[in-house]
Amino acid sequence: MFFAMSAFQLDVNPYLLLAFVAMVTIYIFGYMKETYGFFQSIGIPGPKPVWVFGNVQEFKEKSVLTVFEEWKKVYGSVYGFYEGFRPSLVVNDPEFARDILTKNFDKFHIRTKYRPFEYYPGNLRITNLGGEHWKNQRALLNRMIHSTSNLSQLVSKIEKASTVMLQALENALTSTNSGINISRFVDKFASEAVIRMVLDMSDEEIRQYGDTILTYEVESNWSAAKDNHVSGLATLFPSLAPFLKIADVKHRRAHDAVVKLLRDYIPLSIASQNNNHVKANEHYSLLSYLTSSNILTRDVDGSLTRRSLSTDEIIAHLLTLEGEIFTSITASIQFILYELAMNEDCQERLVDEINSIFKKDDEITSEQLVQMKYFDMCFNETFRKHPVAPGVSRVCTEDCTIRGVRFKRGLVVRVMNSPIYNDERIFSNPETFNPDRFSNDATSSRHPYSFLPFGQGPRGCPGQKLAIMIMRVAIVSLLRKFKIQPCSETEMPLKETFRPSLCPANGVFVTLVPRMVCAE
Ligand code: HEM
Ligand SMILES: *[C@@H]1O[C@H](CO)[C@@H](O)[C@H](O)[C@H]1NC(C)=O
Ligand SMILES: *[C@@H]1O[C@H](CO)[C@@H](O)[C@H](O)[C@H]1NC(C)=O
Ligand SMILES: *[C@@H]1O[C@H](CO)[C@@H](O)[C@H](O)[C@H]1NC(C)=O
Ligand SMILES: CC(=O)N[C@H]1CO[C@H](CO)[C@@H](O)[C@@H]1O
Repeated sequence: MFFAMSAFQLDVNPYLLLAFVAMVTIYIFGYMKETYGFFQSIGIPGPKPVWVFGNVQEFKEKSVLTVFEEWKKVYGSVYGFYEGFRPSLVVNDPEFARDILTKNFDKFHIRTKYRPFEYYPGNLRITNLGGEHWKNQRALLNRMIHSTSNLSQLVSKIEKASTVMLQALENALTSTNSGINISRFVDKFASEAVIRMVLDMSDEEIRQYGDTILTYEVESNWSAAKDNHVSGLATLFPSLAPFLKIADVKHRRAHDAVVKLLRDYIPLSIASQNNNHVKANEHYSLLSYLTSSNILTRDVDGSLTRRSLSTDEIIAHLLTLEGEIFTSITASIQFILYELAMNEDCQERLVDEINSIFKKDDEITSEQLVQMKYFDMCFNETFRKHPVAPGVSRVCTEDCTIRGVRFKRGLVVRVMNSPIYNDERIFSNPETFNPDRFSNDATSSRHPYSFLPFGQGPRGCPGQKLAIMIMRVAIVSLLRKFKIQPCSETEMPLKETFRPSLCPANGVFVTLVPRMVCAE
């Protein structure tokens, strides 16, 4: 109180104060006019922004997918909008997408962050890296996926996780006749499959550490969720993120616990690997590949050398793989189960395919899995209707002009695919689930860049093959045991949200009928 009074008694020249306020106002006005006049100045259309927030208030009232669809209808296939202060150019055109993602990759090789709060040093995370550093780490990941993605060991690890899921579902069914929320079961399956494939943990280790890892996965999904306002604010205004991080305490704790776990676990894993004399091409887990591989790096004197990965680099890769695999897989399985429940004819056709490839109750092999053509069609149709990643982002790293658009260094480009997936001219009757859209003939009649569930180009998802394999094992296991049907709690249409990729907002409710019973 005392200080407040004395401030008022300070001898301030009122004209000087007025002049100061006027100057600040003019400065802010000029800044806003320049910031929000950017797209107009380069002749790009787009929705009218408001100061400070840009155009993001539209995402409050409607789903993100709907907003981008509506904008495409009004502004065409190239337009601009503002995420807070940041201009973002949207590209909905397949040829233009090819220009950005592949042809001019050297000028668009960085991505924007989609997780506002990250604790592991950001400069080690492959999703955030750029330049030569990214190139070398990415080359390692590509080699790793290439050498492990068709190993039968990985298939049997995934199968173990699916056996656990089936057991849990059977137990749940004995206590209820009505519909069940399968999300929790799928989350657990995805988490266990990741733990087995990436870390090669034993049953005992999974019992011991599984919950710590699942908690981390669930917390990191919430920490980047659309319905989390703190995270939304941090994404919109990255300069506030360091302060907002204080509210992200549960995620940070879960992260610290997992990093500690990995620090203890990695040396044990290396030791057992040495004891077992693993040969170069016989890696039974992604971790074993990472700990025994070399990476190309530039020395202080500029020369290129090969060295093994540091523990920090390994942990960064593990955390990224963990997150990437878990979020996308759990959402995709839930979506495909939902669609199979709603489309009985497709489900039965898929079951026919499964019965023709796999012998009853036999182990699943990788040679059998690759024959699942109809599954792949169902899988792609699921992604078209529920685009887990509706678009990919790139940041321009060098001024250039492409198709008459002037790109300035630092401009964010969003290649949005989801509006194309609902375009009548490309996918007729887009509301219906119809896997035949992905028959060979139908696919070859479309532009190859009109359907990009895994992104595209050198920065596209390295895990596509692996992802499809995990999904196939999960779906084969489930459909061999159960018929999936909608129930009274099944949402129609399914409500969706982003955490940070698209996922069911309230879980997925279905009835599972054991197939033995059906046959009787
Ligand atoms: C259904 C499952 C999956 C979907 C829908 C998916 C989708 C995507 C998409 C859209 C991107 C961005 C691509 C781009 O910017 O062009 C991406 C990046 C990435 N994904 Fe996946 N993904 C899936 C599964 C996996 C799996 C199983 C792995 C494990 C290896 C993985 C590892 C990665 C990594 C490491 C990146 C970053 C690559 C980089 O920055 O260079 N993903 N994913
Ligand atoms: C279904 O399960 C998921 C995952 O455990 C949970 O987040 C969701 O709230 C559940 N849905 C309902 C309606 O309880
Ligand atoms: C596995 O990889 C080998 C070469 O490394 C290849 O010849 C074979 O076709 C692949 N198998 C499957 C099922 O993809
Ligand atoms: C499904 O989509 C992916 C990604 O575009 C593609 O690589 C694959 O060949 C497609 N499969 C089918 C059966 O359409
Ligand atoms: C896939 C997944 O883990 N989803 C969870 C994300 O976080 C929310 C909120 O904590 C859960 O409800 C989801 O099940």
